[in-house]
Amino acid sequence: SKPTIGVIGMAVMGKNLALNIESRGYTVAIFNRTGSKTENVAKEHADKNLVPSYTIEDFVNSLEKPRRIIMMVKAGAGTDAVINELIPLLDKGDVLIDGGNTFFEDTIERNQRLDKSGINFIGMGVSGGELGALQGPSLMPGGQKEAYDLVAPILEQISAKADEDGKPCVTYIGANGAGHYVKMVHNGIEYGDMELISESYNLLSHLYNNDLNKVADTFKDWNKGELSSYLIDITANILTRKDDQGSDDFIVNKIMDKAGNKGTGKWSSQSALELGVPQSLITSAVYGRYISAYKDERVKASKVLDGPKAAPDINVDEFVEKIRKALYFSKIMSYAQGFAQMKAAGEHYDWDLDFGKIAQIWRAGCIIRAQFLQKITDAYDKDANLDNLLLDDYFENIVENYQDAIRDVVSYAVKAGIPVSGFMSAVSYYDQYRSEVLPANLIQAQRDFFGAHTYERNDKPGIFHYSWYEEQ
Ligand code: NBP
Repeated sequence: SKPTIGVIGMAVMGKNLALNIESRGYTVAIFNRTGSKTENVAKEHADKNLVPSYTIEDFVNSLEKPRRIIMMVKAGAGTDAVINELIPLLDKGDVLIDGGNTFFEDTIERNQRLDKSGINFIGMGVSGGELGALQGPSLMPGGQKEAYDLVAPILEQISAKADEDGKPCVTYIGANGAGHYVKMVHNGIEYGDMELISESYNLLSHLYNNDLNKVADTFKDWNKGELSSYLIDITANILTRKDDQGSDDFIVNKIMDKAGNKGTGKWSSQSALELGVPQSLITSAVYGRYISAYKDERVKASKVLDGPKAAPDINVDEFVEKIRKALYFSKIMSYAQGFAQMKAAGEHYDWDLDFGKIAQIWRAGCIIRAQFLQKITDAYDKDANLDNLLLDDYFENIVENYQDAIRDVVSYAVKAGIPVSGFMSAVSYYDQYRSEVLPANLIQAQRDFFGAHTYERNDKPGIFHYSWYEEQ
């Protein structure tokens, strides 16, 4: 029988996704620009129902109609090159899925362009790395709903299943670029989680005089409670690993403190800036990575710029618990901002996003999988139009109770000279968001003074301009 679906791109993600689909009982066509990669996969898995092709025409012709094709190629020019080769070969009603980490605006444009020839185009976020692709990723598909319905049974089978209720970690996200947008925010949130965990690790290392066994044990302990998540779990694991190059030290002490990035965190911040939504958590995580990359300059500066002479006295055990609470508080602020950003994007791009479902499909398969995502689903089940997660009872209660802890942690870190930009962003956002009155009245006065930008009054409607240059 003809393959039900085909995968283009036989690098690690495409290969693993093809194997995942095949393992659910499908025959899968495979193709890669460089034929030797296709050949290697076919040879390595000769016992499986994979149908290799060595020209894109043969690949397209091998497929059952309507054709279902998943591209897993390098985002950007690679994706465009493949689409341009495919367009003349596809028929109306075929479904082309881009599973790469594509910028959502490119997906909107491609969806609209291909739609003109009747070709359905789905931009699908895939999270979970190479193991996720093989065993069950979290999938965020956006595009024509009727096209999604044609691939939904396959996507549901290959996706991760939540531990809580066995539900597949895939749902129709919305039109055109909605899937890639949600994946972008997912990655931004991932940056935020990683920044907050690394700040906690830094504080714990300081408190425990660099005894990494104790730091690892603390993360293990935290993973049993409300912070339970994949990223906390791998952090505990990482911190126990010894150097593989012969020294007695832990590997983490040997890894250069320069963080890389592939741009999805930056895209999230840029989009938040465009939409006018506060996104200080992801942005401080992006900046945290950027400043880490200035290693040489930091080494020089560390010899010139002194920090505080001594850290305040604290009770270590009590303080560890405060860091745990500060981390959970900050994580809540980060997700509150991420979901508020998606709400604004949904309104701007006219996507009917279901936030409860989005949290639901992040419960397994993806990098930010965590117990607490269920709490987000619960919050949107109670009120689908919630303005901000902080206004939900569960989250309101936690952040009110944990605020003293994060205030203590941030004060201590500032006095001890330990950078905690993520924690600071979190507590600042909380204090700004809950302020009935902010000092923006003065900013409006200044704008009106130097630029006649006008202002509104808080006691009557209308637009006002004050005669700043006239004597009263
Ligand atoms: P890469 O992102 O490294 O891309 C390599 C693939 O793109 C190869 O199949 C390569 O073919 C193909 N390709 C390139 Br490069 N330029 C091409 C062109 N002009 N025409 C046709 N094919 C071209 O692979 P990956 O790490 O497997 O990731 C695939 C996609 O999945 C990416 O968009 C990535 O961002 C996304 N993603 C990755 C992860 C992850 O954990 N790695 C997770 C989630 C999503 P060749 O063999 O002929 O060079």
